[in-house]
Amino acid sequence: MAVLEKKSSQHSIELEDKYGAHNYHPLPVVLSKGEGVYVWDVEGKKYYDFLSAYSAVNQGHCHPKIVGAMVNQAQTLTLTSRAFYNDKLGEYEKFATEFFGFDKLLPMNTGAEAVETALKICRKWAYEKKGISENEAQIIVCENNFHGRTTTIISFSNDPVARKNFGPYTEGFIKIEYDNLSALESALENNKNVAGFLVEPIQGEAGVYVPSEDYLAKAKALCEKYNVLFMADEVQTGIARTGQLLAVDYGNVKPDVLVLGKALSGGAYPVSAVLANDHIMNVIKPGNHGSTFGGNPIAAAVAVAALEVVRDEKLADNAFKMGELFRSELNKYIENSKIVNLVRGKGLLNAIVINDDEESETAWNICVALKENGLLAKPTHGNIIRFAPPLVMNKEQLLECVDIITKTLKEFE
Ligand code: IF1
Repeated sequence: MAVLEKKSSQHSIELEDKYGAHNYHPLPVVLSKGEGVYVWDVEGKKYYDFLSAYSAVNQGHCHPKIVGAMVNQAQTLTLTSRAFYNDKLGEYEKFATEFFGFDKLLPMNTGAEAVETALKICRKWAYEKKGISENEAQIIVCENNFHGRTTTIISFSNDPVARKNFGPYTEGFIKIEYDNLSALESALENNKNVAGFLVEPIQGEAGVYVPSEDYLAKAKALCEKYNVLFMADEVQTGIARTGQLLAVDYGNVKPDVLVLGKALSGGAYPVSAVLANDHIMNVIKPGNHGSTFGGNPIAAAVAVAALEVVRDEKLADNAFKMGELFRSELNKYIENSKIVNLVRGKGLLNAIVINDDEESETAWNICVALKENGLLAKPTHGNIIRFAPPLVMNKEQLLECVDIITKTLKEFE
C-alpha cells in the first residue's frame, strides 16, 4: 500500500526546484488555500496577502460570486473556439464596453497578449487610417516599463535580466523618459511615423512610480495634437486597484486603447482584453488576430462576475480610503525610521523604499520576517517592497496589517 505522503512546504519547494524551470525566486512559503484577504500555507498558518498575485486578486481570494460563475459555466460549456459563436461572449462584451465606455472589446487571456494586441491594432491603424508607409510605424514607450514577457515586449524593456540573450529584438519602438512631457513632445515632433504611445499610468515593476499629477492628461493632449494613439496599460493599475476604476480616471483621461488583464477575472482565470472605439478597433478583420482561448465562455462569465463585484462592493472607493489610511499610518512610522525612506502609491497600490542599496538583502529579509509575522509581500528592484492587498480589506484588518508591518520594520532599525 502506498504510504500517504504528508504535505509539507519543504516537499512542495523541493518538487518545484527539481522539476520546474527556475524562472522565479519565490519567497519560501507554500500556499494551499485562500479566502478574501487571507491565504493559508500547507501547514495551516494564516497570512494577510499583500501581493494579491500582482494585483490580480483585487476582489479577494476565491470570491464566492466569481467562483460560482466559473463553476456554473464550467459545468455547462467551457470552450468553443471563435470558429463558432458562444452565448456568453457577446453578453460580456456588451457589459464590459458599457462598464468602461468603449465601443468594442477584443478578448485575450494574459496581460502580455493584450499588450501585443494593442501594439498590432495600433500599427494597423497607423497604416490604414493615419497613412504611415508600410513597415515604418514607430511606437513610443517609456524607460523602466513593464508590459510583459513576449519577445516583442522585452524588445523595448530596459531591464537587462528580462532582456539579455533573448535577441534579436523587434524594431519600431522609441524609448523616452517616463513622466517627462518634453521628451514625449520632442519624440512626437521629430517623427512623422509615430503611431502610438504606450504607457503605464503608474509604473508597477519600476517600484510603484507615480507620475506628476497632470502627466497623463497632458500626454494624452500631445497624442491628440500629433494624431497618435494613447494606449494605457492598466493591466496592473486597473479594476479599482488605485482607488478609481482606472488609474487614468484621476486625470479624466480617456485612452484611445485600453489594456486590461489580471483583476478582470479577480484572479480566478486568465482573462485580458483590449478596448477601443470603432474607428480604431474596426481595422481588425477576420484572420488578423485571435486566440484559441480568448473570449471563451468561462472567461466571459468570470469577467462579468468579477466586474460586478468591483461595482457592487464599491471596491474603488474602499481602495481609495484604505490607501489613504495605509499611507498616513506608515508615514507616522517613517518620520522616526532609519530603515524606511518613504511610502508612495495610490489607492492600494503602494511601495516602501528601504534605505539601502539595490544589491542589499535587506528588503528580502524584511519580507521573510513579514512572512514569519503573518503578512506576505515581495521586494522589487532589491530595495523596494510592494504592498498591494486585496481591495476587500476593511479598516480593522488594515490597521492590524500596519501593526505587523511596523513591528517587523522595528526589528531592522
Ligand atoms: C511576472 C511586475 C507586477 C503588468 C503590466 C502587462 C503585464 C504586467 C503593467 C503582463 C504583468 C506582472 C507579471 C509578473 C510580475 C508582474 C509585475 F512586478 F513585473 F511588475 F504585477 F507588478 N502590463 N505584471 O504589470 O501581464 O502577461 O503577466 O498576465 O511574474 O512576470 P501577464
